[in-house]
Amino acid sequence: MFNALKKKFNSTVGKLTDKVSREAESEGLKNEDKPSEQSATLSRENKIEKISSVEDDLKEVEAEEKSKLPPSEKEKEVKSESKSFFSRFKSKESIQKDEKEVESVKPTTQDKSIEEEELDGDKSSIFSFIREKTLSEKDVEDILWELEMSLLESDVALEVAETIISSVKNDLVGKKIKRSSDVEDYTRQALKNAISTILDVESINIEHLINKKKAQGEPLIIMFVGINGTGKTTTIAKVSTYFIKKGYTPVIAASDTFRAGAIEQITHHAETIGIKIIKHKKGADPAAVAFDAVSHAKAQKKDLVLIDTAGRMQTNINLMDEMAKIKRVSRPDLIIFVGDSLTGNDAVAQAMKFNDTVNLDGIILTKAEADAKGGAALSIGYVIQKPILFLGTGQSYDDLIEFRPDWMVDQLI
Ligand SMILES: Nc1nc2c(ncn2[C@@H]2O[C@H](COP(=O)(O)OP(=O)(O)OP(=O)(O)O)[C@@H](O)[C@H]2O)c(=O)[nH]1
Ligand SMILES: [Mg+2]
Repeated sequence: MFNALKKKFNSTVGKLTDKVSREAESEGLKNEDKPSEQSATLSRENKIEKISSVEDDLKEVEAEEKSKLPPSEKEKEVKSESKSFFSRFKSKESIQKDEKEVESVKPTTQDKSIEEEELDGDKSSIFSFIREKTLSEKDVEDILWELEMSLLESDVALEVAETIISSVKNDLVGKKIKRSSDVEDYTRQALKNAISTILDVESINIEHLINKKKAQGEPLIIMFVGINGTGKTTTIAKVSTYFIKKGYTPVIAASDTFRAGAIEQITHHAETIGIKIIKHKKGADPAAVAFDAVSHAKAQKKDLVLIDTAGRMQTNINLMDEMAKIKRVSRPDLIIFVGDSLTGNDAVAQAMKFNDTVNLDGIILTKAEADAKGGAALSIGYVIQKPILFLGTGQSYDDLIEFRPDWMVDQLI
């Protein structure tokens, strides 16, 4: 679910980390002359080279000094040289001592680990030359622009994409970075904050509302609206199953009296689940069916009335007016828009129109299991300022999950 969107956020984290690391490195190279830092990063080869060159210099100086000696001294020197000829036949102890000296020059395991540590240090922190870097607008600008384009490609609404980008920018600019993992951590956190803000729409607790109405001896009435084929009827069957499992008794109103086969379809679902359905003939007044279902629920002390409605294009004024009439007559407590997650921006545009006509209370997005883009899920609630309540995740009755913003944030980052 939402894999493409997730990939885009993760790639932003990766790109920004790489970019800032590279920049810090080049900034660091400019400061390369710092003596103490330079000696700290000398490699083992450099060190040996330096030591041998110092030794060579010493020998040269020694030789020079010797050449300055007066002849008599020179003779002494020759004597001592000849003496030292015998000293070439070394004692066992001195050979062992020499061997130890040679060993000490070879790289030991301990030395190796120092080298490796230096390398590891370079991997974990590219800031070996500079202490810290402050993120600037220039550092983040192009990568966030790329992210904005990717979000738009994923059908994220323009205002949502812009809000995410400016929130991330605000969070990141001015942050002090000490190691490359800081960039990663801060970027992830900034993205999480931005998405949480987008999804922060006041939600409703349907179970709480059912109980409240129950206490007044009334059923909670929910009407489902949306364009053709988004999954309204299937979702009503899923929502019934969900609340039956919680111990409530729903009744269904077959108020799609318009589409051929609609009454049969929902009757089949009601029978399979084992709940009461109130239906009239095809072509009957959908508002009257809803009214009868509410009367039945009141009389039979049912907890929940779920009203199915015919799919209608948001552009069809007559059908939109008819929907407003069902609302007036059945006086639902909640009106839920059912949108197809796969239609992205279209789902958002539909929700706006339905909201204008009947004032929605919440949203259910279907087919979310097949939605890689995630644009509708990210945008729809923010654009109409109504909460997503559930996601449909398949064709069976149990394929319904409660939508929680923190769950969505975890899915994406
Ligand atoms: N994969 C998947 N398919 C779904 C989901 N929800 C509904 N569907 C399928 O979508 C198709 C349309 O579902 P319906 O419930 O008939 O849609 P509707 O909105 O009632 O359609 P109309 O009554 O014609 O307006 C059916 O084949 C459903 O099985 C879902 O979450 N995932
Ligand atoms: Mg239907």
